[in-house]
This record gives sequence, structure tokens and C-alpha cells, in this order.
Amino acid sequence: MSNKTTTSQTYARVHKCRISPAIVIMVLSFLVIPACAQITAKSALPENKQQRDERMQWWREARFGMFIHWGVNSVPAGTYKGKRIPGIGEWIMERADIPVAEYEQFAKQFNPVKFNADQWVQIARNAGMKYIVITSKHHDGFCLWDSKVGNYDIMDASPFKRDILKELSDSCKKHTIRLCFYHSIMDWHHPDAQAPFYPNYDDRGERSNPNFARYVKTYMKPQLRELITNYGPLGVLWFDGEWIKDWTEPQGRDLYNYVRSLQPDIIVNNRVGKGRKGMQGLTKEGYFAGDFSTPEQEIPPTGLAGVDWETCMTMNDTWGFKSYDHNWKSLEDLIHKLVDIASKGGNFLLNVGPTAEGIIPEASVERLEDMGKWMAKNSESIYGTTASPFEKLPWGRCTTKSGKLYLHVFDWPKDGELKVPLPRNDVIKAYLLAHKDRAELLLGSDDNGNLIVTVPRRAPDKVNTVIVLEKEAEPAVTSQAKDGSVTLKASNAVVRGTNARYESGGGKDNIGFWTNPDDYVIWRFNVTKTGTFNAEVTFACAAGAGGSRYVLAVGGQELAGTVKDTGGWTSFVTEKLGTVKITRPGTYNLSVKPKTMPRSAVMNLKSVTLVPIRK
Ligand code: H79
Repeated sequence: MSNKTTTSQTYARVHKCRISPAIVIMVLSFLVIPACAQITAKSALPENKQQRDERMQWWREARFGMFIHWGVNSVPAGTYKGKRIPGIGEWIMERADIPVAEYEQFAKQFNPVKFNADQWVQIARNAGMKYIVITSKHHDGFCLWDSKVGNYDIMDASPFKRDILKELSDSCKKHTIRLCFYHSIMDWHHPDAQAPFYPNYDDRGERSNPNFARYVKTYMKPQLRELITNYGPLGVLWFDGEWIKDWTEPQGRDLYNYVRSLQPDIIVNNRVGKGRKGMQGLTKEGYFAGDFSTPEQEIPPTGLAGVDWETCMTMNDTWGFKSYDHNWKSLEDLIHKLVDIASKGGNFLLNVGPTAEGIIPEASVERLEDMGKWMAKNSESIYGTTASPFEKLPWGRCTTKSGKLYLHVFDWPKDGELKVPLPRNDVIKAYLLAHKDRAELLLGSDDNGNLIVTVPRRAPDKVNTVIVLEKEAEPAVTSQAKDGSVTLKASNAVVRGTNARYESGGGKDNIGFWTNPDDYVIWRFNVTKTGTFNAEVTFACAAGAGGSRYVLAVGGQELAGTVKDTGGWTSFVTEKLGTVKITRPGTYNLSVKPKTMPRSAVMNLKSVTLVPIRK
């Protein structure tokens, strides 16, 4: 298999909406199907977009998870009968043509006495990972839990006799990590599945086992029921080995529905059905079983609008432990990959392959610890972010959320000037995410209208320094009323500055605390009925506080106003300021900016109304 990874610097603009969690509501509404439910293409279940968004929310926010490939393949650890077997370690049964009965002997030697679920979960947590996906059963068919449906499992076929998945399930609950299972549809051990195909257990879809339906009905599905009901609630069921001839898209759909009927909010990968395109893992057109795409050992060149995806990847060249694979990726490479993926709107599922003793290899632990150190300072730029708005950035990557851009600088500018393709005016301030004092970085622009951030001469973090850009908030757009008037209320204004803010209650419904004359307010509104309008300002000002002068600007026109005493901070009056002409339909800004503030405050501003003048 190919171990190439793509880290192309092209991006796509991806926009996803996030909805607050309401899993209870989701489950209820799932049971009571709304008459007008819009059926999404991705799911076989009646689920509308909002319900799907709620179900996917934790996963989309998590961005970083741990894959654990573990089982009896860690006993041979890449060597069979004294020979080093090429390829990925968990495939040794297939690669070395090991007969079932012989392979079963490894199960008898699988006694991972050093396994400590808490330790593993801590390693994931400290790395900043939010979920763990462990192989409940890999292609070799060995089960890591106490299955009542079969006896090729940790209790009945190995000397260990501890329920590994139960211990992990308890630990994950304790440490608030989501537990997820990888489960292979292909099974090289079960006589009704691929076992009789020895020595080609994986014949790439050539042959059928006439009893495969029985395996699905009496073995695989009951086992999945055990996993969901006894070890859940689960985060994800991560299927694999779906390419065999015996597996079809309708079976995939049926399995998807089956696991979701057992746990309605469970998330299922696209390998449940036949929809994945090779190792790139994206779902083909027209297929819909599964909730997310699964690129394996590669990162897509761009993000994909509206597609949930997760790249799974090894830290060396094997998933299951191989004693002699020391080809570890560097810390820098791993952090860059995590960020590259986040900048394209995907998740990173990074693998560890523990030994037959139950130890996660030291090389993996070190890298995870170091990723954790970076995450401890910078995870705000990963969790809950969405894809970069930029096509390409020569120095690194960008992630974004709620009015902030996170610039991940891989290549630090030697001249101390970081160029960002954004207008200077779109940005309020910039600071280093890892610096607690959030000292503001100097902002400027070049002749081509690019933002220039002046940064320290030396990179504060050699691997990846994150610079936060806080963007100007965009005011909501107010529409014109039927009569053509536009009422801009304080509650809809965006306030820029340090002191002024919206206040309400006790007769107040206005911009107040306006004690800094540099603060100003801005609205956006839409005009369909053009014409000439009277601009009316509703405000209040306590006796003795008046006299501030201000400018109301709209559509390139300015009207001057002077605040008079109205008798109290809640004694509102409406004053006509003058007329403005709006000759084209469109979206406009209206701002109110103080010029002078001779006393303690500017005013309490309740609203600005544009009233059309009838001819
Ligand atoms: O569990 C790990 C591996 O053991 C398993 N997936 C990860 C997560 C795996 N890696 N490689 N393979 C399985 C080999 C499968 C390759 C192929 Fe195909 C199957 C080539 C042709 C059929 C996948 C499906 C690529 C094209 C179609």
C-alpha cells in the first residue's frame, strides 16, 4: 500500500454552519419523524440538515483523534518463522499466508499484562485528542472484548482474560474522551466469511462465500449490538474491509440503519457501504451510506464544501506494531499535517500500534507529548475551526472561527513582515496566540492592499507560530419595511471601540457607556425602494451632559448632529437630522461617529430611522 502523503497548499473555501448541541431533541425528533423532514443525501434515515449538524457537531469540533490498531498481530510484530514480512503489520496473516489454526496460536500468546487503559486515555488526552478509535475487530477476526456471540476473543482465546474494551470504555468516560470502534466487515477467521479463502484471505473481491449472509446475520450484527449496547454510547463506528465481493451498497445501507437504530446519534464512516473512492476515501456520487469520508495515509489537496472528512494516518509505516519499523514522522511533520487538515476542514485520526505487552511505543508517546505541548498553547486554533478562507498562503496555513483568523506560520518571514491577502480595514488587531499578554502586533498595509503584520524577528515557535487576527464584526443586515422605511435599532448595531456598548432594561434599549469619543456604531441595511429619506435619530442625554457633535454617514453622504440635553439618560427624543438620497438598490452601511465630546459622554443612542419622503 502507498504511504505517500499529500500536503498540497491549495485550499477551498468551505463554510459549515454550527448548531449548539441538543442531542436529546435530536433523538426525540428522530423517533417522531417530522412530516416535512427533508431527507439528506448522506443518510438513509429521515434526518434534516439541522439534525445531522447536531449529530455531527462534537466530531466536527474535535478535529484530532487517536487511532489504535491492536490485536494478536502485535505478537508476531512483523516477523513470521524468522522472516521479516513486508507490508503493514496487522496484515501479516494475509501477507505471510498463515493458516487460521496457526494464526490462532498467536492469540494464545497474546497476554498484554502491561495494558493500562487509563494510561492510554491520558496519552490521547494530553496530546489534545478528543476521541479514540480502537480496533474492536480487525481483518484477522480477533475480538478485543468479551463477546458472547463467538469465542475468538480476549476472554476465550487468550490467556489475558480481561475485557480490554470494557476497561477502555470506563476510562474514556472518566476522562471525557469519546470512545469509537474500528470494525472490519472482512473477516479472515470466520468460516462463513473469508477464512476458507486461505491463502488469499483478501482476494480483492474475486470470490464469494455462500454463507456470508449467515456471518452477517448471526455473527457480525449481534457483535455490533454488543459493542453499542455494552460499551457505548459510542462516538463513531469506523468500518473497514468493505471492498470484498460479498459486501454490497444495500447491505451497507442496512448496516448503517442497524447501528443507528441501536444508537441514533452514532456517527458512521463511509466504509460501511461501497461509496469510497480508493485510498483517497472520498464518497462517490450517488452513494450515501456513511457520514464522513476517509482518506487513508493522504491529505486531500483541498477542502470540500459540505463534506465531512477525516484523514487517518500512521506515525511510522504500519498500523499494527512491527518491532523493526522505526521510520517515524517528525514532530514538525505531524503538527503541520494536523494544521493542514484543519485548514481544509477535516479531522486527523493519528495511529498508534501498541506492543503485545500493552505498551504504546515510546517513539509515539514522545511525539504525542510534544504535539500536546503545542496544543496546550494553540488548540484554540484547531478545535471548532473551519476551513481557510484563502486559496493559498506561501508561509503556512489558516484556520478560522467566529470573527477570528488563525494564521499558522510554518515559514517565518525573515524580514519580520508577514503578508496576508486581506484589506487592513478588515482587521481590528493581531496577537500571538501562545503569548498570554496578547500584546498587539503592529498592522499596516503594502501598496497592493495586503495586510502587513509586523512580527518578532525570530519565530517564537520554530514548528508553527499561530497569529490571531481579530476581524471587524459584520453587522447584521436590516431590511426595509413595507412602507420603505428603515429602522436601525441599537440592538442590531455593531459597536467599535472600547467603552460604548448596547444596554437594555430599566427603560434602556440603546447604545450607552459612550464615554470614549473614538467609539462609533455602524449598521448595515438593504434598500429595494430607492428615494430620498429623512434621517431621524432617537437619543437621550442627561442634563448637563449634552453638546457632543457627531456625523451620521450613509451612502457617501454626511449629516451633522449636535446632542442636546433631553432631561435624563432614558428620556428619549427623536430629531430630524436632514435628508439622504439613495438612488440604487443594494446593501449600505450607516455609521454614527462622534466629532467632539465636551462633557462626560456622547449620548444614549436608541435608533436611527430613514423615513421615505413622498413626492
Ligand atoms: O486498518 C488499516 C489497514 O489495515 C486497512 N485500513 C487501515 C485503516 C487497510 N490498509 N490497506 N488496506 C487495508 C489495503 C486495502 C487495499 C485495497 Fe482497495 C482494497 C486495494 C483494493 C482493495 C481500497 C479499496 C483501495 C481501493 C479499494
